[in-house]
Amino acid sequence: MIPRDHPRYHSLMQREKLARGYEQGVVVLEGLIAHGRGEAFDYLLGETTIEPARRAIRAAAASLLLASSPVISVNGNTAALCAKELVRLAKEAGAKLEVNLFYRSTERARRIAELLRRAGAEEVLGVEPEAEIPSLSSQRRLVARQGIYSADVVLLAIEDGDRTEALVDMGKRVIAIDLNPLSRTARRASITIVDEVTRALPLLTRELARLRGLGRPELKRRASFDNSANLREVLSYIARRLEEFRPEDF
Ligand code: PTJ
Repeated sequence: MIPRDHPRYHSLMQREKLARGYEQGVVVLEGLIAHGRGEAFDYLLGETTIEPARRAIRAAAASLLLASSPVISVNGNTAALCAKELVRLAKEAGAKLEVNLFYRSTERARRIAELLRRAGAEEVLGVEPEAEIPSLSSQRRLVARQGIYSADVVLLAIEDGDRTEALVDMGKRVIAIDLNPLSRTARRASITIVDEVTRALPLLTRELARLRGLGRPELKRRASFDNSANLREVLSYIARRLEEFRPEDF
């Protein structure tokens, strides 16, 4: 039991969610390691949503509103950390939810779909995928024909780089949420939100509601985004923070 007044309550609760997810067969062991890497980058950001991430969120919201067939890709970690937020975002964006796993088993895909349904999802794709992403050999190539395969915009989080690359090569606009600005996913995605997934999703949902009603030309203007420039700003932010770091301030 983690006391509510613990200074690292939020972070410890997240670990607890992932550990429980592992016990329930939703998260894989490797997912716990991936979370640790994310935590380290979040320290560098100051565990807060920085301005370049907010800019990426705004462009991502406009892109989702412009999409004709948006899909939100869900893996073990994101399901365990934020199933409700994923469902809320899908509803606001009119997007489909699809389970897509690196360490795939039908049983785990089924459990994740069930978790999303309990969180309010009406339809979850990807449990019995019938299509394949070309030029990808990992299990992540297995996708739903009416989902990721035919999507024009795909949102993913806590993802390895191969599939991001393959989806971009298929001509899709990929929105990635990744705390590591140096990762291949971050560099290859069309829009990278360098932020912790549970912080970013509610902001994205709110931004979608705020932009709804704007005309397509205005949305197109807002969706235009220079991902490399934005990543450089994230790195400058981190570098500045490290330069200015004084142990006595903490
Ligand atoms: O559930 P599966 O089978 O699909 O497997 C999922 C994992 C996470 C094991 C798989 O996608 C993987 O190995 O991912 P990577 O290659 O370790 O990449 C994960 C990226 O997400 C890293 O760059 C981390 O910094 C980042 N990350 C970790 N936790 C978070 C995060 N980004 C945002 N929010 C987080 N909470």
